[in-house]
Amino acid sequence: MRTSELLVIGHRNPDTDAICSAIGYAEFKRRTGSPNAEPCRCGDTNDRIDFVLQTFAVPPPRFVPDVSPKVRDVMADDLVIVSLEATLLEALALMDERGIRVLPVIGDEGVCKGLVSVFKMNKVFCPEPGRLFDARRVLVSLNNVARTLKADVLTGRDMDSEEELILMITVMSGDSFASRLRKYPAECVAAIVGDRRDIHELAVRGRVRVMIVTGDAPVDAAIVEEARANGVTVLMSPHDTTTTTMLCRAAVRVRHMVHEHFLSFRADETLREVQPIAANSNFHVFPVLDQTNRMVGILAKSDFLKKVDRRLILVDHNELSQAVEGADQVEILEIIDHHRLGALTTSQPILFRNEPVGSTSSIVADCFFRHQIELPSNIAGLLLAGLVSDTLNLTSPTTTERDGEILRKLEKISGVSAAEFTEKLFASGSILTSLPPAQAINMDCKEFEEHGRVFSVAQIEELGFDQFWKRKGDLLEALERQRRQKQYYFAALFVTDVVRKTSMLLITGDASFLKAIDYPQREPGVYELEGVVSRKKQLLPYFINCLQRGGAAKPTPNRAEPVTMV
Ligand SMILES: [Mn+2]
Repeated sequence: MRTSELLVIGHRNPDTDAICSAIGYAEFKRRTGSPNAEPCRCGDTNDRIDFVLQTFAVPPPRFVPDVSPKVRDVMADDLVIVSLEATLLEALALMDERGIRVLPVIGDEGVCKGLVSVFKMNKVFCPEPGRLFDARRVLVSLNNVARTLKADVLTGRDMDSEEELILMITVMSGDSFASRLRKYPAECVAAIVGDRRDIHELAVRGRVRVMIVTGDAPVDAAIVEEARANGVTVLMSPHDTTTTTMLCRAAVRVRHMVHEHFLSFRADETLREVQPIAANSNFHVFPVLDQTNRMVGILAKSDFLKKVDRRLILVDHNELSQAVEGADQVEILEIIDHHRLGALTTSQPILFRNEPVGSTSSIVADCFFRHQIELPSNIAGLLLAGLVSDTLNLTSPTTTERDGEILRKLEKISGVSAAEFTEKLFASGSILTSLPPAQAINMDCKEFEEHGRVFSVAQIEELGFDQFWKRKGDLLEALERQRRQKQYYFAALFVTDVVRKTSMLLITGDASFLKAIDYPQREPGVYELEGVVSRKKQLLPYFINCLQRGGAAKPTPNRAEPVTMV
């Protein structure tokens, strides 16, 4: 987590009000002391929402499917790493500089090969009591020794390959040195020598692998010549004997010190899942890898103590079941809504504004008005869209007088006519205009079986019947194709005008059944069902009645239960 986040977010399967009120309220928060407020959404937009956003030239809110604290929120992403080829000295210098005890080791293309720790490296400098001989051996390349010592190479041979060397420090008489040399294979000996010419001669004539001269002591040119002839590498170390010996050990490559077993996580794993796994492991740091095992961060056990500074403002809902995934794991700062109260509890007191008005956009607009905050015209347009969308331009039974007052102000500020905009809004989301007939009749189609007859009833909500009249021929054909294919007794499409709260019925099927329909027939296969809006409560019982008796009483128009899109 780099910065504090304040996400203003609507419900799952967002509608126009959820998106517009989130954008509007984030704007309000930014203008009233919360510059980090950001509108978000946890679901896809639809044609209607896209139309609104395009009309007012506002980008869709950021898609945030899950707000639960994640590994990425607390991991370190300024990677401190070493390569397999680095020397221990380089690794130690880096750890010292950054104050860390464990480093990830990176191979080709950034793939994590393991970890190297101070603890493990310490064994190179201080072997276990049972393996003291190890203090003399070292697996290095002469190039790395020279680099680590910052030594001058007076003469060198085959310096790239790694080999096991036996360090021999010549603080002894020439005789002792000569007899000591005989004990070990000369081609493995790294003789660390001072300024004694007799020792230099012994080493070169004894054909040691390398002679390391400490303290920049002078070496006779003739000795160097002889060394070259004998294939003896001669290095000039600027350090004293003790330091030189220590640094020879630090020339070992990191690749020999890697813990290849390690525990890694992915950046998008939740801390809730990862924490018990990390706690039960012996590791203290965990590389964070992407799908291709490249390192993207490092997580330390102590990172679990960090507080993830992500707070939510919920708009247009107040129930956790409708909220973005993970909402229960972060702080909810405010709720702005117009729905019934659901079961949501918080650990802290919060600002909870719930008003029985027609839309959340109405409440958000009211926030600007009440606090006399300047409302930009495009945001006013969005809030107008949210308001008319939820209230079907003030006609739904959820509409209040306050919605009307607010809508008039929004019209003024945005310069948009609510009536005209509502028409465009519902036309833009029209299933009849946006989908081919065969798909349109299946968007919300249900199959029923009654009295041994199988039939289908689809419903489409529209603003007015203009599009219906233009497409009824194609729709009827599509219905008939579907009916034959599925061998339905009849197939019906119920098109409801959501503003006038009335419907047209398009139907194809058995002739004797069609005769039983006693609503006014406008055209073959087209009936007008004045005041009928509910498939479940009105139309289906009517059809069942027709099936039973070959004719039935019309259901009474039910204005108490209008179709709403809220
Ligand atoms: Mn709403």
